[in-house]
Amino acid sequence: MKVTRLASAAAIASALVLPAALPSAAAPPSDRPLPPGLAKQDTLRWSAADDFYIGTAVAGGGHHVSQSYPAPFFNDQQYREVLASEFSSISAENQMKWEFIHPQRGRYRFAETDAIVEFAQENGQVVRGHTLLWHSQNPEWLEEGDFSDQELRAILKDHITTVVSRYAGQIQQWDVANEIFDSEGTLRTEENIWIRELGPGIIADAFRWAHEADPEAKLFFNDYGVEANNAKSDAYYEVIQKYLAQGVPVHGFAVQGHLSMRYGFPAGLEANLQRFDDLGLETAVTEIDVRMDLPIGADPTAAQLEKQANYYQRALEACLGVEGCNSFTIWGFVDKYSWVPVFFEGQGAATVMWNDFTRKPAYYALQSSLVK
Ligand code: 9MR
Repeated sequence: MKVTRLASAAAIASALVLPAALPSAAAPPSDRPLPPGLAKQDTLRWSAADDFYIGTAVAGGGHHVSQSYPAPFFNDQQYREVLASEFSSISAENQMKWEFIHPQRGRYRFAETDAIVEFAQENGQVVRGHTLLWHSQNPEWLEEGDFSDQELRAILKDHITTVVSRYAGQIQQWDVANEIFDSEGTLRTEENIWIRELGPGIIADAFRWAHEADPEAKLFFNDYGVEANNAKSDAYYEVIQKYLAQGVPVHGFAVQGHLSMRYGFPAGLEANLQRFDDLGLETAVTEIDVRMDLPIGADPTAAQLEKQANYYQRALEACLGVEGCNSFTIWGFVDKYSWVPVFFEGQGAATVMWNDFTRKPAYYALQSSLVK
């Protein structure tokens, strides 16, 4: 990382004054007039090529519910301004998960997702949908229910059809199947209610039902720990080839990218994405953050920040190096709302902005790769 580049980008950032209101636009970012006060190089989305989406998760639900701050997306005006000005893609962090959007059988809670989709349209952003078939964050009525196989199948089909069709044409990519393999590349046949009760064939059905509900949306497998070429990513490579041969509508493979500086940068990320690209798929990085060891109350050291910037940048460069990798999403952009310290004691500072939304070296590293 070159210090000079960081310094000059920081100078640009300090001169930046965010407009009180961003102009709304339905057109893609490239066709939009620049918001007043923003030079093209000042934000991530304006630094990126027209066909490349730089995204973030929209904070809400999940761990946020137990924190002392009010729901960020609805209450933090500065958060909303940065969300609009920096990103061309947004993902629901928790708001489209089963427990959130389908809290009682047959009763849906769409308000938050509606607000996210509306926000995206007002700000010329695309949306990633997350997620439809997962072993985690399912409501109790589902996990503890006593359903026949036939009922369970109908419940899944109804959920996918209802949710995907409601937002048809408004969600660019859906994480249809999330984290279906364990670290050995074995299907989660116990943890995942759908696979356990209905068998692995239900995964292909989920893709088919999602495709029927929105033929335009790109349908993805999504997982963590699949950045490198390893047993888990091999398992995806196998199952995806099988599905493609059977005509199952699978369009993409996504690596989440929850990285820790305790471990080295995942070897061969670009080559791994490329082998899925070679199958004719889109690829994406969908949830990147880079956590570090951080005693409570301590600040990261300059060396830690530089290493973090390097991880973020290498991940972005890997994606940029693969033709069909057009979407790179960070899992939250400001430390105060990150899931990391809530889940990993003694670790944190995993995002690209400090709590006052000033930019870390990792931010400038991403920006400098985007402008190339
Ligand atoms: O960021 C999400 C957090 O708010 C939730 O509490 C948590 C519960 O599992 O899920 C987090 O998001 C996860 C994502 O949906 C799937 N990949 C791993 C992410 C981090 O745990």
